Amino acid sequence: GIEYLNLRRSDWPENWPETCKGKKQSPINIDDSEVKINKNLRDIKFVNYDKVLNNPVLVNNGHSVKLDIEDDSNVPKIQDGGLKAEYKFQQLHFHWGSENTTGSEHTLNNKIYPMEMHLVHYNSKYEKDEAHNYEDGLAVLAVFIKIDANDNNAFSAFSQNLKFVYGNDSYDISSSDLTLQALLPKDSLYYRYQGSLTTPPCNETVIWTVFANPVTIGIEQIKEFRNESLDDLVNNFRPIQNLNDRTVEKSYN
Ligand code: 1SD
Ligand code: ZN
Repeated sequence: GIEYLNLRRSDWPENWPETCKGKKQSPINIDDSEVKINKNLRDIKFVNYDKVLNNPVLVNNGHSVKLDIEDDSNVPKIQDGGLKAEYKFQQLHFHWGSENTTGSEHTLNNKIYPMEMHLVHYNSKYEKDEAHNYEDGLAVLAVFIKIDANDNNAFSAFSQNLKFVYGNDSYDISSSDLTLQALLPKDSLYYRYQGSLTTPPCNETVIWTVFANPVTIGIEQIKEFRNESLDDLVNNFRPIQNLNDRTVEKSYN
């Protein structure tokens, strides 16, 4: 499995002095005037994204709040959209800031969003906990989240239950009938690049898909993420990394 789960964020630099210094690190700023449109990047096919998740559990792992599920025959999957394999959904988690001007990991034309959601998927030919060691192991979907006066019902499953995971706790949220589809932007336009985990051990084994259009979260809902009992998690974003030799591609539709 992945060893970093129980380490506090403040301990990362000492524990991983070398592994996070590669040339294909994440997150990055995406400059829309520099991206290359790729006509082979058509719509991603979302399988079972409309199905209610199987045994979703909210977990405070010390560096984010994540949602784990149990695999079953209805596990959500992604394919196509330039992906050369089928990737199964593993977990989703959030990065967010203490103020509206900070929080997202990726930036778009240098714009920072107050929050970013990562839907982590693993190549179904690998074991779930091994996939991050292979070049084609992980596909993460990144969704920018902006603030709206109105609540977004899709995020209630998180905002209403955060109070049960203060401290390093887990909480079963099966009763919220959550689907992944409800969390995605309506517009399918996306950016694609080759990068890394944004947390140690920073493996450069992630095919990143960053949706161009944000979804919304209610101002009252994001306040729950900024609760003082989650002080250790707030501002859990990694700074922008250099693009180096990489090209960011944009989907065509
Ligand atoms: O921060 C997450 C980490 O919790 C873990 O999910 C890892 C994948 O196993 O991915 C990173 S991230 O790159 O998705 N931020
Ligand atoms: Zn993340």
